[in-house]
Amino acid sequence: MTEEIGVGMVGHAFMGAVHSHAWRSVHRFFDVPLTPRLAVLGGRDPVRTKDAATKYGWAAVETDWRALVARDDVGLVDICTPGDTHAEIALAALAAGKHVLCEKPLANTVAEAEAMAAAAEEAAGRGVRSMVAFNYRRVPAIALARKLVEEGRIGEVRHVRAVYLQDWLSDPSSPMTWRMRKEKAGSGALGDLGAHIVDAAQFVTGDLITGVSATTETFVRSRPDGDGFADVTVDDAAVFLARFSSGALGTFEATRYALGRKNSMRLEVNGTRGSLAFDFESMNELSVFSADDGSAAGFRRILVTEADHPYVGAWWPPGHLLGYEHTFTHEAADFLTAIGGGVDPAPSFTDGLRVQRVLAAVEESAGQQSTWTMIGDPR
Ligand code: SOE
Repeated sequence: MTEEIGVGMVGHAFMGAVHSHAWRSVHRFFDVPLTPRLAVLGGRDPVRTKDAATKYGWAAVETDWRALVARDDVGLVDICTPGDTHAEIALAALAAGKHVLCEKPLANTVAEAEAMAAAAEEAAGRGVRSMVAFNYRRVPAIALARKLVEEGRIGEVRHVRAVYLQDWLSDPSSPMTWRMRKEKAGSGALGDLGAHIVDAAQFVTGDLITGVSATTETFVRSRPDGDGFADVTVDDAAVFLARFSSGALGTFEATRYALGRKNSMRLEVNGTRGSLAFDFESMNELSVFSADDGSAAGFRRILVTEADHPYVGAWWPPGHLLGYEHTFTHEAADFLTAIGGGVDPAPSFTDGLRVQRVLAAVEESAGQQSTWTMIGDPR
């Protein structure tokens, strides 16, 4: 067995569960230079945290994240909390010399993300690594799309079309959660879902967004909360146009109101020589069109389950599909490999800051109603 690294994870809800799964299994499938030990689980409620630790296999619990960060048996801090605590936990952990994996979006504001990126850069000089958990980069089909673009297989990118559609808020009677409070989540569908497609678009194209024109909406402005109602203070949906530095154009849509769409994260890229299309609900496939094959050939569906496809060789024989949880195992493998190899992993906190700047630009643009050209009386 390779050298162990103690993981201290803060948060034990959905992301905590899926990250626990990754830490438990990564070294059993990937040849990683460090073996994670599930040392400490952090959470505010002692009973719920203890129950989660037992369920997911953590050796100890802490109810104060500061105590978790300070422990000698923790070498890596994994932040799976709502966005309002990312910055303070990450800054403390980096200062204490702990490697940091932080859930997305990196922070709730650009100022926090800037502080985190600066701290990560300084820490890297001390051999302390950090990474943002944009797990969709680790879907084999998306990693393959990146490779094909990098190899020039679709030529110069002209269009990016990205949507992330869920429907869990469509019912106006579904209750208030922290995800609908700005002070907790930073933003709504924009930061939760839009952040993923902005990162995926920049990752696959290898390009950066330079400007946006956006609109957002909060369809249901107050929701049941305990005995009463509470105001929803974030967007329910965000739609925006984007320009990339290469001159490519992008359209983006993030919503929690697309009835029937459970987790449809779709990305299409059109280049001068071909196109690529991906939908997470068929995450083991990538559709590829190549102009070299001629128009009549149409899109070809590649089943991304061959041993030489990104990440796949560690798993099952061809055709034996992977799922959502594998993307987090891939993320853990990449992070441990970077830590062991003494290199900075991607996406870095600076990549996270770049996404944060796009999110902030979307909010700013959406606030500028005056830039709309209105139809007047549309009748
Ligand atoms: C909820 O909308 C959510 O869990 C996101 O927070 C995740 O990042 C996404 O992967 C799935 O949906």
